[in-house]
Parts: sequence; C-alpha cells; structure tokens
Amino acid sequence: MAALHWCASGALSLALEAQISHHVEELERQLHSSASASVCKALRASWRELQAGNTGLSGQWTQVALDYSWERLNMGHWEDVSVEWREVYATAALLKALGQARSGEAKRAMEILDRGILLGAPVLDSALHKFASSLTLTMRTDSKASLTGSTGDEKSKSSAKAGKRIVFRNYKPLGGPISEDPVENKKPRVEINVHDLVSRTANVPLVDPQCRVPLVYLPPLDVFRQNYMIPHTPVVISGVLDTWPAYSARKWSLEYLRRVAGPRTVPVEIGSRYTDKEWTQKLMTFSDFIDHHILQQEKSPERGYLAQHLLFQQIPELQEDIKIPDYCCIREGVTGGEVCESGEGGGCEAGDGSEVGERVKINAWFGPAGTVSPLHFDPKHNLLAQVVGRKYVKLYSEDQSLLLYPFTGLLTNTSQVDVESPDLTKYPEFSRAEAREFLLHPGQTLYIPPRCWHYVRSIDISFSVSFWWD
Ligand SMILES: O=C(O)CCC(=O)C(=O)O
Repeated sequence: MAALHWCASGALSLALEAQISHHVEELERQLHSSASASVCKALRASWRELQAGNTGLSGQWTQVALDYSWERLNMGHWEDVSVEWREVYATAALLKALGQARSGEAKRAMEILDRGILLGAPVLDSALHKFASSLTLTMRTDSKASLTGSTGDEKSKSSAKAGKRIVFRNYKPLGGPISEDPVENKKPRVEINVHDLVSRTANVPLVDPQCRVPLVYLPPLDVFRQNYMIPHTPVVISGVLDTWPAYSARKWSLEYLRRVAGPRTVPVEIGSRYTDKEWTQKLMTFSDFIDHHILQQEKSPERGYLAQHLLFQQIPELQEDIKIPDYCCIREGVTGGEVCESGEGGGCEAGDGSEVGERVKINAWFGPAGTVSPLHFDPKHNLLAQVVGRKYVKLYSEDQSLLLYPFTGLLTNTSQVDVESPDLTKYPEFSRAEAREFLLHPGQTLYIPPRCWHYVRSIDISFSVSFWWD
C-alpha cells in the first residue's frame, strides 16, 4: 500500500522540485521577518529531508512550520491574517502530507491536506487539491483491495491539534472553537440510497396558496432580469437542474457522495441553529458525517449540518456534477444581461475558469431532516438549487426588517425570532410581518434577492447548492 501512495505523491514531488525553492524564497521575501526566516528555513530543511527519503526528519521540520503558522492564523481576526502566513501553512501542510503518504499514512495525509486547503491559501498551482484528488483515487483502490482481503484498512491516527477558530458562515461570530471528531469509524457500512430516505414523519407545513412564492419553468434571461432580479422578487424556477449530472447521470446518493468525498475532511456545524449558545463547528470526514449525522441522526445527541461550505472548490470532482445556472451571468446594472456561452438556460460548467465561474460563490448545504437556518439575509443574489430532499422556506422582503427584530452586534443580518414558533409577547411586531413561503422540492431552484430575509428548514435528508453573485 505504501508503494501505491508513493505513486500519488511521487509525481507531485517531481513537479514540485522545480518550484519549491523559488516559492519558499518568495514567501520569505514577502514576510520579511526573523520569525519568517526561521520558518522558511524549516520548510527548506523539510523538503531536503523528504528528497533524501528521511520522512521522519522531514516531518519534524514541517511541524515547526505548521505550529508557527498555525499560531499566526489564530491571532486576531481571520480577515486580518495575511495571505502569506496562510501560504506558509498550506506549504507546510503539503510537505507534511507528502511525508505521510510516503509512509503509507494516506488517511492522515488527506486530513492534513484538507486542513491546508481549508485554512491555507492556494499555493504551487493548486498542488494540495491535485494531491488530494489523486490520493482519493488511490484510497478508493485501496479500500476495494481491502474488501477483497488483499490489504488491511488503515487505522485513523487523528492526532492533529484541534483548530482554534475558523469562520465559514460569514455572519457567524468569530472565535468559536472547532473540535476534532472523536468518533472512529467502527461500524460496518450501511449503504442506503438517499432518495429512499424521504421523511414520512417530518413536520411538513401547509403552505398558504395566497403567500406561495410563484413557480415558473426556465424563464428567458431577460424575463428573469426584468420580472425578478431588478424588482428583487423571489421566484422558484423548475428545469434548472435538468442538465445537471448530480440530478441525472450521476444522481447524488449517499454511496456516490461517499465514494467521491468520503475521506475528505469537512467543517460541520453542530447544534440546532447557529444562533444557539451551544452551537459549534467540528472537522470530520465526509464519511463520518454521513454515518453519524445523516444515517444515525436519531442516535446522535446533536444535529450536524455541512452548511455554507465551498465544497466544490475543495473537491473539484463534485463540481463536475453541477452547473452554474445561466441566470448567474446576469448583472443587475448591465442592460440586457450578459449571456453565458451556453446561452440555452442549461448552465455553465462550474470551475471552467470562466469569468462567471470566478464571480459566483458556490456553497454546499448537506444535512439530515430538521436542519434550520434561522431567519437572516445575505448581501448577494442567490439561487438555492435543491438537489436532494425537500426544504421549507419562508421569505420576508427587506422592507419588513423593522418587524423582524434583528440581533445587534455581529449578527445584524439575523432575526431573533423563531419563525415557526414566534414568541409574540417578546416580539409583538412580528405578527404584522408579511411573508412568502414555499416547499422546495428536488429539481427546483429558489431565487432569493439580495437582503431578502430567508428562513430554511429541511424536511428530509437534503442537499442544496447555493449560487451567490452580484
Ligand atoms: O439551506 C439552508 O439551510 C440555508 C440556505 C441559505 O441561507 C442561503 O443559501 O443563503
């Protein structure tokens, strides 16, 4: 098995050979301090030892760089962390992962790579992403081999330090801790198709037809712009997902998602809603998330939600299953709108490097039945595409803000009111707020205008993809 992982890392090492010295020199020049000189020295020493085949020594040097850059990442506000220190962290993570992979520690290598991807900045021509993709392939081969009895499975050695702070939802308070997932994968795999998991017991609200968001089939781009985007009017569009592999040829099932993303580390929100005091975030593998929070949700003491995560940036293979809706090409201020190259309403390839691909932020929202996103607004246009399961949404236009009791301080874009069970003694004006609602089904896409308040509760196991643009 070690040889197999060495193949994944060997090609990368060759590619890095030409670039790494220059890259570290550049970092040193930009950071320009005695501390950074020592850290860059450690990176160089790590690379030297790795080339000489001394993975143990190399690992010791990278640990120095990882620990120091980790401290820098945790000083002050996340927004103020310099991109160079994030590059140092990513470079150290890459070297550490190379060493781990050469020692046959694929799971550990993947975990380190994902931390580098999540917290670091892109370095060396997306080397961490490339390495992670090739490791996923080799791990898939390994697990097939282990099923046929030719090799044993690796024991996860989850020993990295817990992260101190990370900010995934832009409106969340800074400073919440991330802890490691303590649960190891001990159970035999239960493979269930997510499409069979439509909740039969869920509390499905009756939507008042008077207040229902209108539903239309693929309106032409100029109609979308005139009727919905410019007047900031929500609408549900059907037909957008018809050309998505995630909704057709490679329908997202738990098995499929596990195969593509299983060993990857992802941030998971733990707790009923992000406004609760007990709410926190944990890093865990995608497979563990499926096992403990999707399949065993009733047994889990808390609800887990993989929410507002740039999953498609982290795992480009999943990005191939979705398309950026053509509507995201339209800019409010540009007459006539810009039309995507496809121009047929079918959508653009996500991640094709096009200008649209760069401008649109694509987030994943994957969780069990009962996840709640409290009433809040975001500053951008949003298309929320429902791929799996149903979601109940309630919307309030910006002019209702005074009736919605926003929090003060960091969460001014979030309402204090529990929309489905409002405390009208505390929030009496809320009873006057006018809402629109919809029960979003798989295949439907909800347009949420900028600053439009939205509350979202999943009815079934659900996977949505949101596209934010301006
Ligand atoms: O689906 C959810 O839980 C929330 C989605 C959301 O808030 C968004 O797309 O901005």
